[in-house]
Amino acid sequence: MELFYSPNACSLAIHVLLEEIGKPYTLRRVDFSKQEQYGAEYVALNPKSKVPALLRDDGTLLTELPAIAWYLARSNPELKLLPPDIDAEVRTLEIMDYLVSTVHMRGFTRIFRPENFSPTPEDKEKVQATGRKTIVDGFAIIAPVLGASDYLFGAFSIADAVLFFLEYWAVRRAGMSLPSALDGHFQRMLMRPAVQRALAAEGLS
Ligand SMILES: N[C@@H](CCC(=O)N[C@@H](CS)C(=O)NCC(=O)O)C(=O)O
Repeated sequence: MELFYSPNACSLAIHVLLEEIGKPYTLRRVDFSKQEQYGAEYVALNPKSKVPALLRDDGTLLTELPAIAWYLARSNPELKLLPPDIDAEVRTLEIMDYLVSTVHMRGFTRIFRPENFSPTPEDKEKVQATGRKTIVDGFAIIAPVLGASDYLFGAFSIADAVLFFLEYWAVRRAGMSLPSALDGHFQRMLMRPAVQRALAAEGLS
């Protein structure tokens, strides 16, 4: 398998999961500073021009972070990366979708790419403030799900890797503080050897 990623992008969640799984895979960097995601070679592979993308051994490509995470969990059942019962499984999918489609795409993207939301430079601060509010509100919704547990659904699952990259962005990229339950989760995730390996491979700490 090959993971198409960019350092410090949301592909970090899939990178962490591949390290948790521990089977051989190849890392393929897509250099955003050279706009490689829009280059002919990458577009031929992934017309969405996004990371993460996972090229499977049968030559087929998977995109969309929650779908890739779910595939990795289902194809490695012995690792129990998804909760065992259907209700907890659908809650895992629900939370991953919320984290990516709302907290990432409507929150952090407003902070990192305000020009995507308004072409008027004077709107930048307003757009970013809306992004911050979306993140704060989103984290306030997630914190009670975590509660006093170490991980979102008791044991470590794919949803924790998704929450982790957003916690990482909040603290290390956006200079935000986390609600205490999420901060505890973030610190626990940083202690996991798989997370440490993924961060090191991306040149992060
Ligand atoms: N809905 C996609 C979003 C992926 C996404 O937005 N990835 C960003 C990096 S965090 C990207 O590739 N951006 C490149 C660009 O927009 O130029 C998913 O869940 O995988």
